[in-house]
Amino acid sequence: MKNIEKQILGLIHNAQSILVMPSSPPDGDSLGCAVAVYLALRQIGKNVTVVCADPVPDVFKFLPMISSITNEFTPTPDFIITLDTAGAELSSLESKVEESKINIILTAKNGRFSADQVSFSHGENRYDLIITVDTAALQQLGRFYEDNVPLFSEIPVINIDHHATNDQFGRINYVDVMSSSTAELVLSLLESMEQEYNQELINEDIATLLLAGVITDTGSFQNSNTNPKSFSNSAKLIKRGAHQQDIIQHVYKTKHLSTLRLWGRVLSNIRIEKPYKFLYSVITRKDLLDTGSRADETGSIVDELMSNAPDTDIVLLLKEREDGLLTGSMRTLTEGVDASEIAAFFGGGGHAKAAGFRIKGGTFAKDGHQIIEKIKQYQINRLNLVSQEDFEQVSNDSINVPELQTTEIKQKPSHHLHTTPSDQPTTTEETEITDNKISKKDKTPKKITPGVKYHFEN
Ligand SMILES: [Mn+2]
Repeated sequence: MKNIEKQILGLIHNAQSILVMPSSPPDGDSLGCAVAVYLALRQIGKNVTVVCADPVPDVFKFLPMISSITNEFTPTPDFIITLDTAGAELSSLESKVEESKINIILTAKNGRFSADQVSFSHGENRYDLIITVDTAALQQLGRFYEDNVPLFSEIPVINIDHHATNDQFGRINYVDVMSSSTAELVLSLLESMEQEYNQELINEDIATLLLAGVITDTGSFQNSNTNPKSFSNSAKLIKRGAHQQDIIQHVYKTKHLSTLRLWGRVLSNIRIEKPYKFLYSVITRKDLLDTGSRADETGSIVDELMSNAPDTDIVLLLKEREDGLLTGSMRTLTEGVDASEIAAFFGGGGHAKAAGFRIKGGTFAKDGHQIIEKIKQYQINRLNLVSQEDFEQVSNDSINVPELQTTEIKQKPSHHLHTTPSDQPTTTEETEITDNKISKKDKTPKKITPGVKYHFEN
């Protein structure tokens, strides 16, 4: 048993009520891990609550016991008003709500109560341990973190994750960036827990949940993060009864009509920045409305785009989500491109090959231009595109991706492309998508405004 797992089991042993939190918005890995940990802890007699700020995407609703995830919880301790009745006996207690006030009316049987008989205190925290899974930063817990910041320093936090950008925010940080998924770390922890409690814990449900984490994070063993351990761990899980075919069927072979319509929009909104080997697409709020879909229905389309776009270094999908966030998901298969480094420009993070960011209150019209320019600049620096001739060279040798755009979206003519030695503002074209029409205008790009709150997603 690894020493860190021993430490985690020690904290779990001493805890009674445990809060398990997957990152939000959740994916197959975070959901699978959260519910697997929940089921295992219940078997060893703990009170467990598993909460996620965002709803479970439809595609993962088939997962066993997924309904144990709630999106409501009361983490704050009670506020207690104490009356010392040593001097006078209480005959009745009544409360009256008056606009924004509550009057608590205490009637004494004999004598009278005075202010120095009243004291205030807080009850105990409802939870004595927090376990976060697949969460690189506390901000990824969404409103549950924002609304309860003190809770995360009052209660020990166990942080189980595999993101290179992990903030190490826990009392114990079980972070292994070599692991393809958090599910593989949870599997190892639960194996140690079985040893410790001398009890078989990993049943068919837990095995299915963890295998769903491995399969979704490795893109069904196609992504470059797939390693020999991903296969051996998956074999273990299948041996324990994981329903591999259920996972494949639901995650990869079932699509709602609204999802297909949304994918259609993503494909028709594609823009290819050939000289920069950069492809991006966007989903606007109007696309969601028109297709009757939700932002989380894009599923694996960004991976599909990456594996089907030849000679493209970077694929970016920008989404205007229903809740006012503009999120960016990035993929690369190119050695030397670090997606997490690019995501960090916008306050995000992730892995070298897959990373993301989120901008509160962002829209494509407002923020899209700066994001795209910044990525182009990254490629200018990386590909050493320092002169106009270099540019044309790259442009001519460049990619030959079938253009899936609507007639409204035109490829930017190459004579509009300028290189600058730094990210000094230069006059370039801006593409705006408003009311689903794309208009172009000349505009000096604005820098990303400081003070905007970015969060990370991938
Ligand atoms: Mn993961």
